Amino acid sequence: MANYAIGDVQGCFLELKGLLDLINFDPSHDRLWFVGDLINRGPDSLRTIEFIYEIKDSCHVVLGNHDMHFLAIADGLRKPFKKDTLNELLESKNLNQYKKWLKGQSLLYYEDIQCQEGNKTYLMSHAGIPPHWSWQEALEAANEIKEALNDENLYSEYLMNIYGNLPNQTHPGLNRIERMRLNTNYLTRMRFCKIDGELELDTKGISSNEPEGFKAWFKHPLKIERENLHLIFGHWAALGGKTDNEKITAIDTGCVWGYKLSAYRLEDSKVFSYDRITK
Ligand SMILES: [Mn+2]
Repeated sequence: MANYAIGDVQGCFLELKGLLDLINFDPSHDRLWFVGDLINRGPDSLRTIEFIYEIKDSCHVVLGNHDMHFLAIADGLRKPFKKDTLNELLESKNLNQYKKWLKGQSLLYYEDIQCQEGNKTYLMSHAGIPPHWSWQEALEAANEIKEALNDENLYSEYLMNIYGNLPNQTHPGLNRIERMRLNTNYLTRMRFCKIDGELELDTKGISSNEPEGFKAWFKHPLKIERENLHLIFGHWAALGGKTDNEKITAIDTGCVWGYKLSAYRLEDSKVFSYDRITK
């Protein structure tokens, strides 16, 4: 049995199947940790969701910005962007069941894994963990969002208000909706920030291409850091899987952009990749 963290699939269904063949994935023994952005922009969001739903009992999934965006469109809270490739999925007869399943997923997942080097706690989120968050603050932020996704009275208001880059930092005057937008941005869209968590969401390049005064979130000392903690995130394809930190793994290797889909085996840190088929 092995656990594999898998990067942003974004509807690259054939590459997902190819990667799972490469690692000899066996749903009765192995576990897949999907880092979010299962769908959108790529060619086959419908078959990707159909397949992952079928093997969902062997998967841990955290939601990415594209998964949240899909929920907002599916529930009529937003209009699709021109680049979105969600139509087939939106027309699926099983749409309600896929929505319900996605709403049941969190923005954080963690588990202790017995590794070759001993026990490690793996913590996965789509974009990362901002430097100023403690373990407790990270869990509280993710829990509040999960509750909103599953609260009829809050769901629409929450999801139609996740869009936008402001507020870009925490302060005591934020109301609940503003705080949840900020926390959603930390967990699903963050790349560059300051050590106090001030976000800069416009810049997309490589980590050395930092906007003035900001750094890639994982280049700061992280308050959440502790013995045997290992972070896994996706979202940032331009990193090409590199953070220069052996306790922080970037697993989005840009399949949807013509590069490759990657899997990181938690037990021995071995990385497997499958090249994009159609470019
Ligand atoms: Mn993303």
